[in-house]
Amino acid sequence: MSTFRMFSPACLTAALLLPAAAVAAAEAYIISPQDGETVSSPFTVRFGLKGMGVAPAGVEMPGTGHHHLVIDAPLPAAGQPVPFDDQHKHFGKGQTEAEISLPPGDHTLQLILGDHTHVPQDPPVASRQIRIRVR
Ligand SMILES: [Cu+2]
Repeated sequence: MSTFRMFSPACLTAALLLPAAAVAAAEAYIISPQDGETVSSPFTVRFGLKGMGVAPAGVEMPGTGHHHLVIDAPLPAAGQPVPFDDQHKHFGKGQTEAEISLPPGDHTLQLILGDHTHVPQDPPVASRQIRIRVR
């Protein structure tokens, strides 16, 4: 058996595993507001993403996705599109920040990335949930 034949399957395996490894290292996070912060409505939420890129919805490109802001709700179910409603805001143009209006009181915010069809990555690329108070 030639050297080429011996190493070829291993190279193929490494190439196939690369996208999954890239997603596993990815991390979404909310840059601002800070966890526990009191804000006035409307306020700006800034989205952070490490290890992946932001692309508009509808653009199929490995290692990319678009942000969704989950407001006062748990993370959406895996394997299906993020709902479109007041508690799940899509940033399908590739936005990395948004102005949000919320009524006074305590609220939770969490980011989750979705692919070009709005389905979260597997495993999901989500921020931790933060709590804010709107004055
Ligand atoms: Cu979406």
